[in-house]
Order: sequence, then structure tokens, then C-alpha cells
Amino acid sequence: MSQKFIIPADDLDRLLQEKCTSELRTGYITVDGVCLPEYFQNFADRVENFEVRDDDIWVCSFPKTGTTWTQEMVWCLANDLDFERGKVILQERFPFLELTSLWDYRNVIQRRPDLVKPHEFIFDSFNFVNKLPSPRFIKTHLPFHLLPKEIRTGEKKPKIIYVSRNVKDTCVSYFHHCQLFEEFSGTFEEFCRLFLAGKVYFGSFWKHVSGFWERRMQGNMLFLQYEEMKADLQSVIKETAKFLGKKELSESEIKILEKHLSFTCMKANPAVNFEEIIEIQKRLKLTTNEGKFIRSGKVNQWKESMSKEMINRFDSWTEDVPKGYKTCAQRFKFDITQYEYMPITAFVYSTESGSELHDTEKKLYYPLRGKERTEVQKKLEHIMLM
Ligand code: PPS
Repeated sequence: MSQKFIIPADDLDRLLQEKCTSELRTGYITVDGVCLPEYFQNFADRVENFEVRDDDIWVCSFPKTGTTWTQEMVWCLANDLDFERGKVILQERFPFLELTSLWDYRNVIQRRPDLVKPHEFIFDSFNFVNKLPSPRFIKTHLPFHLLPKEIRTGEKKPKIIYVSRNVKDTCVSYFHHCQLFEEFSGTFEEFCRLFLAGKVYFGSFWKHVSGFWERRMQGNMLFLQYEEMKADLQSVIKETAKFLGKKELSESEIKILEKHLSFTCMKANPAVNFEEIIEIQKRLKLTTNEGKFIRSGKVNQWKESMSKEMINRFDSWTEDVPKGYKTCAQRFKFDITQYEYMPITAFVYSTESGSELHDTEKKLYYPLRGKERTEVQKKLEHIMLM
């Protein structure tokens, strides 16, 4: 893969540079079309040549789409609900592969020699992950085309669970995240403009989602949706357990896990709520903003936060998603209230007879995951959503 590092320079780049840099984040670059902190270029080769194992379990996502929630679910399922071992902080159990490349602590260490050197999972996340015994649990926000070569080429086939979220809610959540962790000093409106232009790190959103969406039929990939977890966590738990090759959980086990994963429990759980990290940031005066990592956990927050004009811009951006991303965009442009019967409009042909089953005027209703789907529906979904 040839990676191109571009130092960008238009008005929005300047806005990003001015409003979203700090002592730990001096600037941004574009790597093969993806906005990343400039410090990342020191680590690009380590990502590219990272040694993947077939029995790894990866959670991949665009930031703020429910990664932590998914990680905790996956870890608990893969470890037979071992809540005792689950008290170890998530970053150690389920480290973030490229974490070290996102924040440059070198100046801070010089300025604060009293700083106790934090964990290797922060200072050398690649090495930390590399040394873990199998099966390893790995989080990444990298889009598919920047994943390690061994995954892209299919040489190694770890299990990959991708989670996505309504784009407008993702943007709202990312704004709060950047205020808390990146000292973002701009307005929400400015953040939305950056988000729409793909000028937030790991942007652009739709390219990220579509890279995994296009591959979701591969046997080693499971595609989840935040809103689906909110609407029917039990079904998502069951499907994920099956995907991980675990035995069927009893009703009471499912209920226990569902409670453990509830917003209230996760917010109070020091192993997953990042309170310790926020405390360190505050102590080092790397953030002055107040806030919580597990913040609101709501669907459709954008309705309260976004102006009508911005909603329109997001919607037309989603409509304008280039062909190929289109079905993916339609699939995720929904209100939770409409989720159970989400219309998908498309030309659909039966694979066997080639006869037309539906035309663009007709709608096929996609039932909730876990509820019975007929064979025909499954076939249609497969054809339509490719
Ligand atoms: S990160 O920083 O990219 O890893 O963030 P990520 O974990 O992807 O997303 C954080 C958002 O997920 C919400 N969250 C939850 N929602 C519902 N239920 C549970 N249990 C849960 N755990 C985390 C979290 O609150 C963030 O969303 P917002 O909208 O900001 O509240």
C-alpha cells in the first residue's frame, strides 16, 4: 500500500488547526484520504506491518459510535462472563492498537518529569498489543483501507466486529469528546462543518462505514449498529455470542450481561468509564473542560443540538454519498422510532429465476435482527445491500 501524507491547507484545515490542537496534538495530516494526527506518520509502518493472528478479535469503528460498549460486550461473551477479571480496566483487556500514534506525550514528559510513566498501552500500544497472549482483543478506529496489510489482503482472518451509529448522533458525541479530550475550542456549528468535510480524525464518516459495510458478508465480520443495541440488546448479545462461536447463553445469563452493559452500570463501572484517564488529563492540565466519557447514551440527540440548516446539510450529505455507499447510507438514515419497519427501496431480483420481485416504488420491510426472517427476505437483503 502506498500511503500519502498530505499536509492540508484550506479554510477548514486552518479551523481544525486553530481550534483542535493542543500540547499533545500539534496538527493533522491526510493519510490516503483519512484525516489523522500528524504524529501518526511516525507509526504508519507499524500499523501496516502489524502481525495479525487468526484468533484475534477486533472491534473496529468510527469514533463515538459505541466502541466501548461493544468492546465490553464482546470481551464478556468471549470470556464466559468472567466479571471478576472484567474489573481490570478495558484498555488493558482490550487495548486500542493505534493509541500511541494519536497523542504525543513527549513534551509533557519533559515539562512534567514528576509524571509517573503511565502504562505501556498508552506509550507503546503497538508493542503492548503485540505481546499479548492469544486470543487478543484489539480495538481500532482505523478505516478498512488503513488496517494492517495482513487483514486487508485476507492473509489473516481475525474476527472483526464493526459498530456504527447514526451519523448525526456520532457527530454530537464526537463534539463533546473533542471538547473533553482535545481541548476543542470551537462552536458546535464549527465542529459540524469539520465533520461534514471529513476533517476530524479518522474522518470521513461515510468512507469509514462503507469500507466495512462492503465486506460485512465475509464470514469473519459482524456488522452492528448502536441503535440496534439500544433497541434490542438481547438479540445483539445472542448474535454476537453465536458469531464468536460461544455456546448459547441461558436467559438468566443474558439478563445479567444486559444489566452489566446497561448505560447506568457502565457509567458507574471504573473499568470502562475512563474516569481515571480524565483525572490524569486534568492533573496535567491537558483538559480544562468538564464532562464524562459515558455521557448521555441517547439516540436522536441531534434533534436537540442541530439547527434545521445543519440537519439539512447532514441529510443532503448522506443523500449525496457516492453510488456504492448509497444503500449503506439509506440503511442508516433512520429514526429509532421507525427502526422496526425500515423501508428500503431498491430493484430486487430473485437470484434463481432472475424475475423481478420488487421495483423502486415498492418497499421491503426489514425486520429487527433476531426476529425470524424468511429465506426470501434473507436472499433479498443479501442482493440489495451488497
Ligand atoms: S470512543 O472514544 O470512540 O471509543 O467512543 P465510543 O465508545 O465509540 O462511543 C462513546 C459513546 O457511546 C456511549 N455509550 C453507551 N451508550 C449506551 N449504553 C451504554 N452502555 C454505553 N456505553 C457507552 C457513550 O455515552 C458515548 O455516546 P454519547 O452520545 O456521547 O453519550
